[in-house]
Amino acid sequence: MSGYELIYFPVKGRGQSIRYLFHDNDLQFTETNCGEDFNTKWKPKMVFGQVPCLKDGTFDIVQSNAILRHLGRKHGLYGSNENEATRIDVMNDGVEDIRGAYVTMIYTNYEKGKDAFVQSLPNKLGPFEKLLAADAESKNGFAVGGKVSFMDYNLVDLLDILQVLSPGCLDKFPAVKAYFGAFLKRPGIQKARNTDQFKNMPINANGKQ
Ligand SMILES: N[C@@H](CCC(=O)N[C@@H](CS)C(=O)NCC(=O)O)C(=O)O
Repeated sequence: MSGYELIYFPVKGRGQSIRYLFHDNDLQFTETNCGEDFNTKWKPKMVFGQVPCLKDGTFDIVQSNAILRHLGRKHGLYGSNENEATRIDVMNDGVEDIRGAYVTMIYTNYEKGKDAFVQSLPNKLGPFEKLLAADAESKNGFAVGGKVSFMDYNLVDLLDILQVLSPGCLDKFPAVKAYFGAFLKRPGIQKARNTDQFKNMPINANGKQ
């Protein structure tokens, strides 16, 4: 299969979970930096005026979660049956709820809103502790069904950026912490995190984290 093209800014942002998925599954991809001339050149081409955009051949996909789901369906990263796929959706929507709140805080209210956001983290992470602790031994270290799904990449990236925001925020959540630590050891994830791109790229475009 020919490679994918990811069009995005040179930040981790909503691109990093997609990059993890590519690296961890040995999928070829190139990146196009849309940061220059974004408003004049790229924004008008995007149906919602935003990126990331994935080019899969002649098929253009926007919306980061739609991109993850598309790749999940194509590459066997969406559970083994309908109930597992739905459980993956449930958790991915939970990730999106936290990411959306994080992004709003980072870009619109960092100075005044960071403390309140950090204080809200136990409530936000509690459901993930319950979900990850349930039947943990039968899930091989993954969130759902004993094999990796697109949502694992999204959840692990979220946990990573929350730890940067609030070091130690996972300490009260043993199942979340164990899941996160084990997932980071995957060779494909190590490979992604060892790239110069990962090491040098900011999490967010405004430098706040
Ligand atoms: N719901 C969208 C949100 C995308 C989004 O917020 N994209 C930002 C970068 S992370 C963007 O394109 N900002 C430029 C703009 O809105 O003009 C998704 O999940 O992809």
